[in-house]
Amino acid sequence: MSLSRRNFLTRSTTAALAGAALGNKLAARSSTTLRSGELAAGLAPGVPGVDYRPVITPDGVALPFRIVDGVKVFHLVAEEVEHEFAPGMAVKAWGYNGRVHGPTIEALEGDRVRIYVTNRLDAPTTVHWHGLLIPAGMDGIGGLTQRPILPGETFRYEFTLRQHGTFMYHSHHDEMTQMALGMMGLFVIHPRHPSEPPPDRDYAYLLSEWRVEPGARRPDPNEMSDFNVLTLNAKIAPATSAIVARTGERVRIRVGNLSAMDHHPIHLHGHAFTVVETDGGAIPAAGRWPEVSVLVPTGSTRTFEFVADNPGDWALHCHMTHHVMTQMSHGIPNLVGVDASRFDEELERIAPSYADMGQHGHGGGNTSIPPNSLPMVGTRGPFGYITMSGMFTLLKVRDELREGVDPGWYEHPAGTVASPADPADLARDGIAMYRARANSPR
Ligand SMILES: [Cu+2]
Repeated sequence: MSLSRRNFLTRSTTAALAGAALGNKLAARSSTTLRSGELAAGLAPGVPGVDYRPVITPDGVALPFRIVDGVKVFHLVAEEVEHEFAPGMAVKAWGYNGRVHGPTIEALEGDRVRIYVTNRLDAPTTVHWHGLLIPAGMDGIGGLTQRPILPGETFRYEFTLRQHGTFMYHSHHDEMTQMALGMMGLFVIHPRHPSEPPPDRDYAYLLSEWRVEPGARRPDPNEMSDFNVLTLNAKIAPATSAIVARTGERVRIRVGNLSAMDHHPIHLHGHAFTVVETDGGAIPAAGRWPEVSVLVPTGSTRTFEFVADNPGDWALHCHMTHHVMTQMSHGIPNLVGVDASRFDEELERIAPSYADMGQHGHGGGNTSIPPNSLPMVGTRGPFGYITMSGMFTLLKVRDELREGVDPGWYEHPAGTVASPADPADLARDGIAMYRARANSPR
């Protein structure tokens, strides 16, 4: 089916031919599987599910396209978006097509793409295609490569994709404001002639960070260092959807970072992985090494792969401890080790909404909080309170999976869960018993 369609499209594709002239020289410098002369001859647009296995953007969507004369036509609409980080906390952000972040643009290496950008904001904007090797005039830098797109205008970007990998798009005009408000998305390009089969699961995340005063509805773009909402695909745990894999499957996770000021070491539990690709291209096999965390600097992407060979519910999170906290955990006095009960009573009387850290840290949950703000940490887990929020989600590896159905919490084989020690074992192993103080948390 795709062959005859392809031949037809190839013959009728004039735009792809026109854009191909520069192709080979640039392609030689980047990660490409395109064959010599292929761009010049013109390539049929890649068909999802036929020419590539689509990537999954957890809590996100793919940007739809239509094919016109062999060109993939996309439409991004920059606009204000009511966005919920997690139930109980929504903000007025800026995004694309009614979403924060924008939908994932996905294509096949060699595709000719035409991307219209309509500006429904009250501010000028542009879109930059981060990491793509394209003509300078398509690079989307306001004032440098184009004039800004004014409110109400629609601009046309058009170029041929001569590389494959994980890339991003974002506003490149008044960057500090517009990116802090959410104007970014992922841009995934699959190889035209892959040298190995695609992974069984292919997930993509975009990291970003926000400053949202408790109770405020507008993220503060002026913040320079103290970000208090750290997001995976613009969600914070517990609203981050778990990802899944069947035991033995090969999993790819792509992570892009467009945080204003921070780099994020993304850590996966229970598995070692290999970083196979950055937005600069594929890493040759001889240059790869195993990791359990990968630092994703802002303005870059890292792609890693592993075989999911260890069943369980595995944490996938940023390893900066303040990046797996949220909002109310910031800017508060350190009371660890202090008996603050009388102080709390006084404070509760004069500032009822104040949430302090507590003498036992944050792990006990939270009391009263301002409207449109989130508790300091976490969510309910199978063993009580999970003390992580922010950039935290789960990889659920199971021997059996039903596609599209959350497998629930992992059922551990008998004898494989950490549990209170048996006094007889303590006595046998020479470990002294210890009794906690009366006011310790239970
Ligand atoms: Cu982080």
